[in-house]
Amino acid sequence: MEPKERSIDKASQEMLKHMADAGIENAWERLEQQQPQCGFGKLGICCRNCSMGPCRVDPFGEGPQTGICGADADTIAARNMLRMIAAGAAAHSDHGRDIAHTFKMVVESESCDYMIKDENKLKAVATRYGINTKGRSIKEIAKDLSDVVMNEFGRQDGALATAAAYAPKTRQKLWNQLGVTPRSIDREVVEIMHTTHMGVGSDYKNLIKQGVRCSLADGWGGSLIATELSDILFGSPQPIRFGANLGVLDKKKVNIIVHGHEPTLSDIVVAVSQESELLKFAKEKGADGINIAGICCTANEILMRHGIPVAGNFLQQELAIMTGAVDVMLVDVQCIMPALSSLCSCFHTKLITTSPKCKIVGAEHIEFREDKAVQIARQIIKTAIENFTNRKSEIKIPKITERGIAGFTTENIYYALGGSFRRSYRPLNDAIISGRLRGAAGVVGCNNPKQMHDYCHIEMIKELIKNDVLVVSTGCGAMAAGKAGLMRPEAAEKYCGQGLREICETLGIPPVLHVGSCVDNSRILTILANIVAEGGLGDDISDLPVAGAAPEWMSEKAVSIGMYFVASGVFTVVGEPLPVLGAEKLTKYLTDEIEKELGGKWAFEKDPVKAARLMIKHIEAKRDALGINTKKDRKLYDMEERRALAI
Ligand code: CUV
Ligand code: SF4
Repeated sequence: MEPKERSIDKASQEMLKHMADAGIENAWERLEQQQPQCGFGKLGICCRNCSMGPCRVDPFGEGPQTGICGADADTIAARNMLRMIAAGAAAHSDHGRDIAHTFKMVVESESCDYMIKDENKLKAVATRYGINTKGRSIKEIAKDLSDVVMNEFGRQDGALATAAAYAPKTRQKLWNQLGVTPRSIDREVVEIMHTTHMGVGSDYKNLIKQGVRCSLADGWGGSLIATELSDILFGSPQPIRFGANLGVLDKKKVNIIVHGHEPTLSDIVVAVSQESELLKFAKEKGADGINIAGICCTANEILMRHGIPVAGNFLQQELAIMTGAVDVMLVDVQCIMPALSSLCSCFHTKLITTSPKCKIVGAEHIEFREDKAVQIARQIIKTAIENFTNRKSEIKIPKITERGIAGFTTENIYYALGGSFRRSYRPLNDAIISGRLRGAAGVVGCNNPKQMHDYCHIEMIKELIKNDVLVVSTGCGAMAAGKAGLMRPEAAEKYCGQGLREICETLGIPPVLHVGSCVDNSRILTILANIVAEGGLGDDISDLPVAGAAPEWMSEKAVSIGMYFVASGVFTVVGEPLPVLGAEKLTKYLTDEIEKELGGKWAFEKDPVKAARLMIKHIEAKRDALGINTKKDRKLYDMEERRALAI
């Protein structure tokens, strides 16, 4: 396959060619080596949950239709999907737990390397949980908040306080009626492992119910806690300029790539990297400075808060090493390909693992400890500087970067969307009601070599904004948009329909708003909750003209994310189908019947433009149901005027 068929990203194409010339393999080749991939696995109908198996169900109806225990395709595929949700929710929520521990450390210790950077957000979050903030010190409030969020993980009675504090009341009522209100974060993950054990029930709908509950514990629990506490500890993002793509690597500087998901280490690395002593040391070794760049969601965390450039998204991790210019690839957890280890050994690049949860054979391990954060960050940066002098191969950095604006949040979207004086979602709701904005879509998620790299994200986004649908984005999808120039305000003129263009031009915002990392999909949930609360667009998230998509998803986290969006009432399209197609009833349930219960459902569509049209169709149907597609929108000039006054 030619580089052009693998990625639409120019920098990636260049590096893919370089890689082919050097005879070094990558994820795309390994995908080819895996062909044909196991059909049973793809369809979700193999089970190895006990040692009577492994079992598989014959999708053609000729061979066995159940496993040895009698589990049929629907049971097997549902159980497999649940275990994906458990893994995804666990990954997000364990990240949330780590941040919660760091927060607790800040609250309890007299001096530590972290501090509360956003006191306003602390108070706002505390208020949500019903913690009294009047006349109390920051420490006191933080102590109470720390106790509340810590308790969320292992709570033994009642229900998740976070979901109750943030989700719309109508939605909570529905969850209660359906019996899917999450009780505690860890418990829902554990219950999935229990309920999918051999011989614990076969009713696929009841299995999915637990999947829903666990995913909600992620979205409205673990992930949301990760986002809120990160804002409090590292500062809430504000709109900020950034550079993206492999061209942000600098031949003359010490290049450190931070890769993975958590902000605790990377945030400190960014701060420490500008210490004069380290800069001096870099100079002594012949470098012009220290350049930090990111890959995957660790990148998104420090991009959102510090404008640190993005070297690339998931499928560019190997390509970044190929530049020969990376002195240290510093990783924490999640989405780190084990392949990096052997690849780094072809170059001078040091792969450094930092989490006890993620050690890689062949990598150097410098264990990160929050109580020694600065010291360890310095040690890592020194290692990178020392390694700068070991560069051997020719350096090949594609001269390709794009610029954009990131740093949008549930809170600052108030201002970004024109509510400058009043903190209000009114202008956004009014724009939707008047029809200048048809609705909003979340385009999120990974890359997957099964789809042309970045292509699905970009084509889907272009189709949406052309039809006046505002896009919010996270994860590797957001990086794809950034690299393609869709996060520049000027993109509005080129790609948007008239309504969205006018809004972007008036406000100086891009048509695609970067709202952060994968755990920050919780920001999309809270944005939706705010739109509902602002009024005029129905009583629940399922009434809103919105849709979600993960066109290039690959990770189990994406399954949890998709499930909690569906369970929150959002129509959600994924590119690669969920591995359930071998289970007919389950597939029908997830892509159709479940909507009657939850107001949201899944759809599978690989063609990104077709997928976008499904989303637009859904958005228009919601507008019809709200009665805002009628011709009386002239009357809405009142609101326009009000809006004009508000600016
Ligand atoms: Ni969690 S999960 S590839 S980095 S978005 Fe990127 Fe974001 Fe998927 Fe991983
Ligand atoms: Fe086979 Fe049932 Fe065991 Fe799964 S749980 S491996 S279907 S016997």
